[in-house]
Amino acid sequence: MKLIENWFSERYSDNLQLSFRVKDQLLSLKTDFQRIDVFDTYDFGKLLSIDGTVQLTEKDEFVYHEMISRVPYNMMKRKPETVLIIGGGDGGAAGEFIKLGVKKIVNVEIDGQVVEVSRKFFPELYSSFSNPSVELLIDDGIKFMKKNKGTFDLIVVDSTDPVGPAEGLFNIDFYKDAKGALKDDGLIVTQSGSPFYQPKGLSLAASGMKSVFKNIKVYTAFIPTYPSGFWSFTMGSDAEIKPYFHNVSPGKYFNKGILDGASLLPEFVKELI
Ligand code: AG3
Repeated sequence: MKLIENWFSERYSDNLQLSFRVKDQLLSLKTDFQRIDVFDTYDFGKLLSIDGTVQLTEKDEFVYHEMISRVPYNMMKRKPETVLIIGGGDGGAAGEFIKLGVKKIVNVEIDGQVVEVSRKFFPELYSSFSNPSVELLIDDGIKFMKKNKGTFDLIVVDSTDPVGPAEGLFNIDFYKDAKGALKDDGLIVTQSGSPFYQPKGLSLAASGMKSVFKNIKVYTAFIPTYPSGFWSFTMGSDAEIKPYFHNVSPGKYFNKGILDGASLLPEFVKELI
């Protein structure tokens, strides 16, 4: 007898998708903002999907979370002391800033259900929210930034893709609001998609930041479960963005060499920014 096989696929285009064979679907939920699914996969452990796109898996979340936190942390002259995370409702990004010793981390997630799902299925990531350095708010990040001017050293945009509900987090107005919420020498970092499959996302983030900040810098990382496995992040600041090596103790992905080389870019990526 042949057993039934179940698969979850993220569609990249009409002609291409990445499929994970799953043991089980653990959850499917429609919130006011998006659809959330959790699968138990054979190769990557539990997988969180939002609107059909992979947000994280137990096996490779460390790459994204280390790279969205440790690179910007080390690219500011002054060690960042106050960090605002927009999105990040799973707790993974906050967890990395706790490890870096940051004492004031404000995490503003718009969808309270993401936090609930993390509590149930990704307790290790969720546990960040019970750390006294972290303040979790269920709120609209844009409104929050407008109310908190000149407050943060570092803003981290840990959002979904630049198409759909997170679109508003990739335009010039958003970057202006971010600049308002940052201190003068503050820095913003955003995930900016796959340079190969989502070149527009990266171009949008880079050009948007360029029109608001004096300096921008793009870096990349290898994230096996995201489209093409090759992912970009974009930083903007009025201060100089370069490695200052505050804390380069190795993680599971990050190390000093990765920081040094993070913004070495292939030609096709340079052309997008
Ligand atoms: N947020 C960025 C995920 C983007 C993935 N895109 C895709 N699969 N098409 C990750 C949230 C983790 N804290």
